Parts: sequence; structure tokens; C-alpha cells
Amino acid sequence: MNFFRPQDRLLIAGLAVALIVVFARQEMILIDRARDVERTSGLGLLPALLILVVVFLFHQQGKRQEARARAAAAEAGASAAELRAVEMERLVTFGQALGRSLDIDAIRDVLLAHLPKLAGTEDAWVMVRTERQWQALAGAAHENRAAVERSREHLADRVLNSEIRAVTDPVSMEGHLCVPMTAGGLAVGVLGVPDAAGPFTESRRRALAATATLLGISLRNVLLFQELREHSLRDGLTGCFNRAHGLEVIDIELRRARRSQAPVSLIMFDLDHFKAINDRHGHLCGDAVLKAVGARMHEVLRASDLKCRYGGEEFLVLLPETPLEGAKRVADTLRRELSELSIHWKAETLALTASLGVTTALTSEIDSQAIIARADAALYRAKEYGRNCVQVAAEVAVA
Ligand code: GH3
Ligand code: MG
Ligand code: MG
Repeated sequence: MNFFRPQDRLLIAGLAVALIVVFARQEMILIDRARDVERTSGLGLLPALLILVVVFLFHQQGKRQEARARAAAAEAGASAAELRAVEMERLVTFGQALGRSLDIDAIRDVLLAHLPKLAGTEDAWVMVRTERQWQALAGAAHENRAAVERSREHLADRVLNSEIRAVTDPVSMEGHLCVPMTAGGLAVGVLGVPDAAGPFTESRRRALAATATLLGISLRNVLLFQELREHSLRDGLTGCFNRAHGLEVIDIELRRARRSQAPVSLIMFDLDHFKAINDRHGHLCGDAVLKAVGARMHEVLRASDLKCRYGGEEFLVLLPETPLEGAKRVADTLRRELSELSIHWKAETLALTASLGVTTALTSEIDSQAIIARADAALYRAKEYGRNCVQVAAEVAVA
């Protein structure tokens, strides 16, 4: 047990030595004839006093050093606490901003504003994995951006596929400190900071891990929200937009086309004698046919073309930036592709055809109901003409 501090122990030892010098000096200088002189003059006290003075000075210095050390430690403690408070404040503001973000673009903006401070560098980057595709969310602009993003993609892939996948701790890899972003046990992406922006102290690593955790949770929520929204807007059988959403998008596209003065066309088609397929092979078979039609539409048409299941086996295809001639070609291709579909059902191979009506938006036209009605009328004529054909709406055919 230590009852005394080092310098106090030194003082006590000094006192003990001084006492020994005063009282034992008699024996030490027994042979010295000056004993009497010393005894009477008290000269033996001098070295004792000297020792005491020296020890006392050491003692005082020790105390001063200790006081200085205590003051420095208090100061360091205060500034560390201040730093922690600033860091915490940053994380809280970051979390709040993320909480207000409902889509990936909003998260991108939040990162632009907050990430440099949180990561302590402008060179931090974020790669997020959406439906097996990588997307760069943050990272300083580079001249060869595509190449930089590809290499980060590769690195992020390695980080998430390595055995540390389940762990959120930062890992050093290929000259970067990489922090996996996970939520609910699922890997969402990677937050990276180049080693050049180091050193990575324990507290900085902790701050980066916290940043990645907040980001991971927000991204996961946004992706789930997007997925949910997508599902609620699409028809499960064909993967096309459902009627309500399709009509909404047609309205938006018509307004956009009017603003940009770009042509926009519409195809409406209906499967021929579909009822007979249901009657002969059952509804499940009818569903399989609809599924195959949806899949073929996605293969044949552009991603930017709006595909909508308008009714049972009636579809709308809106073609942005496409004049009537182009739309007619698309309709012909679609008709041919559908007629070449061979659908295997039990032991049979079913054939299928469709009738199509085509129209285009008249100058500055934004009335979706009028355009749909024209396409519908053209489709009706295609049925009349014997099905498996394309008809152009009368109003635009002459134009
Ligand atoms: P037409 O060539 O004149 O179009 O003849 P059709 O037999 O296709 O006639 P119609 O368009 O009136 O028939 C539509 C049929 O589509 C009737 C309905 O039972 C069927 N149908 C609608 N939605 C679905 C669905 O989701 N699944 C299945 N299996 N059948 C559906
Ligand atoms: Mg039909
Ligand atoms: Mg029909």
C-alpha cells in the first residue's frame, strides 16, 4: 500500500538521513578529535541541514511537477470532451438530415453537405449497392471519374465479400480505410477514406463507423421504400405499371412533351381471342400468357418507354420523343414479336397475336383521355380488320 506520494517519501527519507547524520555522527567521527568542537559548536547540524534543504527543494519541485501534470491532464480532458461534443453534434445533425431524406438523391445532397466534416477530408467516398448494381453517392470529382468509380466499386465489392462482411468495423484495404455500411445484417455499401487523409485515431475510426451506421440505416430505409413504391405502382403479373400509375405518368409525359416541343406517341393493344385461351386451358394458363407478354414487352421496348397494363389483356405503351412514323414501326415490331411468342403450357405450345392502335399527341395536346380514346378507336379498327395488325388513328393518319 502506498500511503505517501514519491516526493513525500523522499522528504521522509531525507529527514531520516538528516537525523542519522545528527545523532550517528558521534560514532562516525569517534576517532576524530574535533568531536568535542563539533558537539559544542553544533557543526554536525550543517550537513544535516544541507540534506534537508536539498530534499525540501526536491519535494517542492515534485509537487510543482505534479500540479502541472494535473493541470495539463484537466485541460486535455476538457478539450477531449469538447471534441467529443462537437463530434456528437455533427453526427446528430447528420442523422436528422438523413431522417428527412426520402430518396437516394436527397441522401446524396446530405452527404455533400456533411461528409467532409464527418470524415475529416474532402476525399471520402461512398458506394452503395442497389439491386446488385453499384452507385457512387459521394466522392470528390475526378478527371477520370468513370475509372475511379470502377476501382472503388471493385474495392467495395471486395470489402463486402470478404469475411469481415458481417462486421461494421473499418478495415484497411488497397490504400483506403473502408467502413462497411450495414443495416439489419444486410450490407448496403461502403464508406471509404484514402489512407492519405489519415491518421485514423481510435476516436476518428469510431466517428467513421457511426457515420457509416447512420448512412446504412437511411439507405436501407430509402431502398425499401423505393422497392415498396415500385411494387405498389406495378402489376405483379406483367411488371408493367398499373392503370392508375400509368395514367399519371402519361399526364406527366404529355406536359413534359409540350414544354420541350418533343413528339410523343401512344400505342394501345389488346390480345386476340384471349378469352378462348382462358376457356380452353384455364385461367392459370391465361396468366402465364400475360406474364410472357409482359416479359417480351420489356425485351422489345426501351426502358424509357412507359408500359402500362390498362385492363385485363389491354396495354398502353407511351413512347416519349417518338413521332408517329417511329411509333408505327415500334407497333409493327411489337406485333411481330408477340406473334412469334411460343408459350409452352403442359404438353402444348400456344400461339398468340395482338391488335394494335397507334396515335401521336397533336401540337401542345395534353389531354391524355383524348389521346387514349384515339388509340382505342384505332385498336378497335385493327380488330375489325381481322386482328393481328396495326392501325393508325384517323385524326393523325392524314397529318
Ligand atoms: P378479342 O380478340 O376481341 O380481344 O377477343 P378476346 O377473347 O380477347 O376478348 P376480350 O378482350 O373481351 O377478353 C378479355 C378476356 O381476358 C376476358 C377475361 O376473362 C380475360 N382476362 C382479363 N384479365 C385477366 C387476367 O388477369 N388473367 C386471365 N387469365 N385472364 C384475364
Ligand atoms: Mg382481347
Ligand atoms: Mg380486351
